[in-house]
Amino acid sequence: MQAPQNTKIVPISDSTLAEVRDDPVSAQQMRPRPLISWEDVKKQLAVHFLLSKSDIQKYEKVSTDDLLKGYEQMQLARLFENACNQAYMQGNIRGFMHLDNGQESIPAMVADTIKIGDKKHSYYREHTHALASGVSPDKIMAELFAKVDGTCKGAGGSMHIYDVEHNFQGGWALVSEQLPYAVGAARAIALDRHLNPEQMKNDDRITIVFIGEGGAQNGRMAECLNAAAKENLPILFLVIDNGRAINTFTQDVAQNSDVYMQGKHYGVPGLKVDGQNMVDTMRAGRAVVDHVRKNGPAILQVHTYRFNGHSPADPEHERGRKEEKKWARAEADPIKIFEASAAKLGITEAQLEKHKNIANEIVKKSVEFATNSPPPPRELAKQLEFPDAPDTDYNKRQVPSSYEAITKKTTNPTALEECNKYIAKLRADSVAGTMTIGDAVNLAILEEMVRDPTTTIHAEDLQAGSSYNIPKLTQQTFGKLRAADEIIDEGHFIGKALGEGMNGYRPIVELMNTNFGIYGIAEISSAGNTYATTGGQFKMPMTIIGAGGTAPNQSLGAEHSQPFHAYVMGIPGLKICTAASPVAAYGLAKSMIRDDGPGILFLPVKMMKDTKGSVELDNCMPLNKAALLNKASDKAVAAGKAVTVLTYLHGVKESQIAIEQLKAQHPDVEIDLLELRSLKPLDMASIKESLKRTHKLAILDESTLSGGVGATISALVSEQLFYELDAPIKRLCMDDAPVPYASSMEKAVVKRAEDLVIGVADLANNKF
Ligand SMILES: Cc1ncc(C[n+]2csc(CCOP(=O)(O)OP(=O)(O)O)c2C)c(N)n1
Repeated sequence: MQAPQNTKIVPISDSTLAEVRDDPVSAQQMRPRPLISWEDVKKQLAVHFLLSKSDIQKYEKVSTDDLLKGYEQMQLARLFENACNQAYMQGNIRGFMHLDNGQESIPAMVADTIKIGDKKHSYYREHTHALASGVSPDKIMAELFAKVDGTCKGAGGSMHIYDVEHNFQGGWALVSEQLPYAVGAARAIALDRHLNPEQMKNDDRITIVFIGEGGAQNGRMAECLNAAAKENLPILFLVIDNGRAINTFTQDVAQNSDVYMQGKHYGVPGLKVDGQNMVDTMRAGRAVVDHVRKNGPAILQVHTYRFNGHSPADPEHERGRKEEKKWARAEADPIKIFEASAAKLGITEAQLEKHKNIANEIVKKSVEFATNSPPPPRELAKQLEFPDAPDTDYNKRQVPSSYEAITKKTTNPTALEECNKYIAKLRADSVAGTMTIGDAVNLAILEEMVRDPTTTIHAEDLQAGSSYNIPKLTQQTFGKLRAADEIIDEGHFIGKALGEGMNGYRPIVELMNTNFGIYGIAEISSAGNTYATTGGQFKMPMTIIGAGGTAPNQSLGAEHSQPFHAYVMGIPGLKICTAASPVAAYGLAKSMIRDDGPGILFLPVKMMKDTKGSVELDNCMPLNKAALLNKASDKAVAAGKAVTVLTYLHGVKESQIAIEQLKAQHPDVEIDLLELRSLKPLDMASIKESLKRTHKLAILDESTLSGGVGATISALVSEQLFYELDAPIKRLCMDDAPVPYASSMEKAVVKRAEDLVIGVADLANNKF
């Protein structure tokens, strides 16, 4: 075997790891191989990880067996990716596929240090990470071939590999989105230990999150380092530093590429290692993983070269890349470098050959397996929409009998007593008919959190009960792990909730105003996708609750008055509910918390404290039903003067005002008032039942003319119930304008009771 040329490494003396080489070829490279020797790694371990000489000494020696396993893993990665490339060219793999050639020391290190119980969150370039985690090569290849025997039954594809058995949890395609999910997974480990300390006494599981150096420049990295440090979570941030984000040279856009130093601000230690050197990568991996298992979060940055373009679907026009790639393939290939040093390590060519052949056979078999597997059946797509059917009765959901004891053991008895007293007070308020919407949700949450210790909550201002007292007493009763007060970025804590949801917990996220969820659109959409994308392997319980919509003279200005409910309507897999009364808020919140999929419960912003009433204690409501709040008389129906009104949130109150105004202004006109407690799935059966009587439909809609909820409902009614209609559908929705501050202008943009009265009277009197 030929030793690569020009690979002489000059040791550096300081820990900033300036990248300088002394040979002419690498001097021309935009990104020379870093000069990090094992001696430098040892210095970093001493300085940043506070390891003693004898601790460090333990990592010096890697046995021949382990080196050969590492080598086989590198070959498996290389050959697997080469087979993928070939299959892509043959049209057997489609879409975006990202290959890992050149970065094989990372799977070698992962296979060496990461265990089956550890949680793994990777990104779109993850085939080799899944292989190194023990996921079946056959199943990975079948997934890439879009076959039913794939890891996700063909629902995920190259960028979405998941395997529940090996805790391989993505496969996430939005750059950096995996970071908060991984933090959530690490929280799940901490929660497991908190809830079952005896059973988890020797638990040393960790979470590993893989991130490119480009992705690590995303703000999520800072939030997640903060979250990991604040709770001292067992999480390793593995930064794969190939210097390129698609074609961009990361140093052209990032002020500081030494991502391993990012943790300084949070007290999270970091280490940089030369990924061309498998032995050093394994040694460093062992040291850092041990640190995470014993002490808490850490960053490991592995310097690599990516030999292929970003994806075969992308043209190769990277600036300076052709030369660099040619050079890197010849001079900076971790496989060739290891082979060249094998003799010195006491490894023979025959041994190398044997392990390469093993890898080759595995890959060949995987291609055969994938070729022979059938495509998934068409019906599977619909079956994977929701983990729980829309008509689920959540009253029947039992919790294990052990839960009561766990709650008692893991809560302070005085705090639990206080909480139970508060629950009793709220229940008494309900009986008295004085319960607010906010308190109804608080009651639902407290009851569910007492009943089920796997329920968690995340919110800003949580200790103080946030804006509407919804998370009141949660942290005081259940502690900081189950009730997490958050820094102000909704996206990152919705993401953490997602990670918990994938790992056995039932997170609740309270948003104050649902419009703040705009920061979490990526995470909400991924929550909606997860059950389907993972081929049904990971259920995704998550309840997001907050106040939304508008109210007359609200004066909250445009950004607090946006129809977030309309923004999320297009996200698959979400259940979207609304509640304009304490009874609905309580019953829906309880059901949503028990549901195994993600959902959002919208509450009316200005009615949270003012609207009072009773709830049906202990009753869970269906998540797919509208409520008939007013029924037009048979007389009005017979006279053709009845109109169906569909509305939700504050529109319910406006419609009730309109009913009174109609009595005074148009006594012959009456309405069937349906509150849309479920915007998705929509209760078409109840709409149909009403339209069969009235044949006329008005929608008082708290969302915009374009892309609003009313637009969707109107289209569905036109398509499915056209023959029930005697008149065009009347949409009374928000204009396509930001909601103004001044009440005089607000009235022009948002439709209220007086607009509904005119609209309904026009319909009843055939004025279209
Ligand atoms: C949110 C988001 N923005 C943009 C993209 C397109 N994209 C995919 S990979 C990538 C570059 C990421 O580079 P890096 O994090 O360094 O990882 P690498 O691909 O080099 O392994 C970009 C911009 C995306 N998938 N998601």
